[in-house]
Amino acid sequence: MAAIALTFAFAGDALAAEEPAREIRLNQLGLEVAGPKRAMLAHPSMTPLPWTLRDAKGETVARGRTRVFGDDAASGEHVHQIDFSGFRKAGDGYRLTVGALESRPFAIDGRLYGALKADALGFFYQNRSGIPIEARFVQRPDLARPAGHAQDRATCFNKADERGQVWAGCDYTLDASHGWYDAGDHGKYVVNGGISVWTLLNVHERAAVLGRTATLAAFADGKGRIPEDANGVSDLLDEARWELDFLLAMQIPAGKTLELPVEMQHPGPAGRLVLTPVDASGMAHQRLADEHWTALPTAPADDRETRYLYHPTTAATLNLAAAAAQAARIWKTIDPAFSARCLDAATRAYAAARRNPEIYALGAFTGSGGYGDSNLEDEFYWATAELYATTGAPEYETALRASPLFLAGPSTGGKPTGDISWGSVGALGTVTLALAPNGLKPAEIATARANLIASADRYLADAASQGYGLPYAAAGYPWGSNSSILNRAMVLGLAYDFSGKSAYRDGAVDAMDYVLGRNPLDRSYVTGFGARPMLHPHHRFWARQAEARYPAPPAGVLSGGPNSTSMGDPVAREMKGRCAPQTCWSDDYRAFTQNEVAINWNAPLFWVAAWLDEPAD
Ligand code: 9MR
Repeated sequence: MAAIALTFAFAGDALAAEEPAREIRLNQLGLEVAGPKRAMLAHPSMTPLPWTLRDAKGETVARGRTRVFGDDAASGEHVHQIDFSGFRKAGDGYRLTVGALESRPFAIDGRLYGALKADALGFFYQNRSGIPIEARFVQRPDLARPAGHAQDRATCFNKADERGQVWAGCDYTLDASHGWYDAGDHGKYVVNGGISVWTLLNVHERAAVLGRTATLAAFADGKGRIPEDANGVSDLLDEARWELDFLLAMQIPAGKTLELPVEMQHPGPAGRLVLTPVDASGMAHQRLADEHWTALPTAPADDRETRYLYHPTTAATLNLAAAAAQAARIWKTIDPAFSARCLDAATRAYAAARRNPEIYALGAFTGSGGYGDSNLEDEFYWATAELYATTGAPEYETALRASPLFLAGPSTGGKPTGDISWGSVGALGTVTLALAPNGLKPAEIATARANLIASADRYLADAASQGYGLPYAAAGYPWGSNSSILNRAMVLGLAYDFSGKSAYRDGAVDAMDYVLGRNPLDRSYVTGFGARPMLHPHHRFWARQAEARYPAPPAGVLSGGPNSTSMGDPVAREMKGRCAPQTCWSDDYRAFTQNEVAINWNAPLFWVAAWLDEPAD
């Protein structure tokens, strides 16, 4: 009796027994009626195997033979591919069988991503700093919490860092309240904030420019579950503005001179940086974060660490310039005063970055991540593109044309910008020039679009090289690999927007299929979605696995995903050398290199879910 009661009490929560993995893997959310339908099977057979598709009644509705892909390095498996894209009847309870192996029941549906796009956006509200998270806006009462860092005011770090480097501090404090916590920690980082807010705002801007009214309507005022749901402004824009408040507040007032490391320096473990007095007016601090890492779990309101502003960097300054310039054109008629404030901040930040082009995130601090980046060509290009699209000013046009990245796509163009990530933002500039109305010649805008399309072609070639058919072919999976894959899906989505070629949409579906279960771990990397979702993220509040009085995560949270290249946490260390790239992952809150969550990872999840859910106009 006691055992039964216990099972019942835990049923459905994060500690309930997990659904076992199956050999036949597919998107656990289901498949779209009109979309591609692929499943993968790990099987040693060297010859094709017959497969059967049955409906809920058990009647056979389609048959075929697997395609033997063969040995697949990314999964470490011998893979068979099952393609039943030709079957287009909606319904629940379909099953695929191959011999004695049977898939879980799955749905074929017209639209699959309505709930995911809402919950993926809800992630941002729930990671807000400086405001209570209210029960009426969240999925379960235990996800509500008091405000963390209600007033986030700090001065510059003025002590010795981990290497003994002494930082001079500053004679001011900044109130940088609001913003989103970055990830599992309570730091707020300008570098990572920039790409995240850009991605959210791009969902709005793309829909506005292309006239996708359904997407605009989905996030109209009152549609979100946030306190600003009755202010007459899109709830998506309201959410992004919470982060913009923080980004704007991280800008250094006029007339401030700081001692900063100029140019790249490699001081070694105990070496000292050379610090030089620099006019830092208009620059942005790299981050506002705790002096020491807090324990996991710690609710934001219980954080007792001293918080500091960490030294300004050129990269943070350009992130501020880019995001604020983008915001200035989006809010131009919605809130002219806010728009003007954003443009003024962006202009000053850009000038400050030009004046101080080589101040890198150096120093080793004990309570926050680095987000250090030694190549800022892409940040300069991105910020210039945003300022040019917003103002049309000739000085930005000249700088744009001088950039080696001008109009380049992630893998094509004069100098490809690389996979999109927090440290590789060049493609964001090209997306803006391809999408937002601007003064470039029509042929140049066509080139920007063509370069994005050509990059999408490379991604499709990558998909063809993979057993699991995802548009990603890295030999090693990086930290946050799921976001690399979803950022590729975003480029595929834009390529479809610009060309109408269904292969690009199919490629974006392939990426989402992988993230939601078509992978060797038979895992949905998104909480609350699919039969085997991630349950135990590395997060200081959604930490039920660490301590039962903390809540399990809400639905709609993306795990960083397999990481075979920096296996530095206690769980990953044990797996080193013993996992294929797509299997270097565990659903364990201690696995911070594999199972953390982050704003720059949930942002492309949101972008792609919103894009896939958009009805054809
Ligand atoms: O996403 C970042 C990843 O690309 C880096 O390799 C890693 C190590 O520097 O840091 C990741 O970012 C973390 C940040 O530094 C602190 N907050 C959590 C972020 C996600 O793990």
